[in-house]
Amino acid sequence: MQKIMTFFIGFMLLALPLALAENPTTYSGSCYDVNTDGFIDPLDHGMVLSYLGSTTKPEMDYNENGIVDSFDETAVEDAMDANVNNDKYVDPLDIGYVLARLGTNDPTADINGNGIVDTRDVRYVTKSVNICLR
Ligand SMILES: [Ca+2]
Ligand SMILES: [Ca+2]
Ligand SMILES: [Ca+2]
Repeated sequence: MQKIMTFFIGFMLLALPLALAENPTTYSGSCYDVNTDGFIDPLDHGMVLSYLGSTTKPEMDYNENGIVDSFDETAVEDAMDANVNNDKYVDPLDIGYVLARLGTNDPTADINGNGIVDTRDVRYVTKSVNICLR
């Protein structure tokens, strides 16, 4: 398990800067702060909910399928948890926050609430970060 974890973290640290470098101009870590008030919170989730079905809100269409749908709503809901440092971005700093607490029971970093911070929590945050990479 330890070996797998070390490999995974090494892979992440390598892959993340590459992913960011690929799309340097389109990275928008604040993509979940829909109402641009500086917080990623239920208000943003509510805005996406209120535009479900809309085809004129590309900024809320995270999977870029032309419509604000349940994927987009879930993405913002997940981002509230993934934003572990509580700023207006879901970005590599949040991944670093969770990585730094691996093996602890830090409740903020233990996103799935299973009592330990592990690679599943890292993956959860990474997924949210990647959705902003567009
Ligand atoms: Ca907001
Ligand atoms: Ca969509
Ligand atoms: Ca954050």
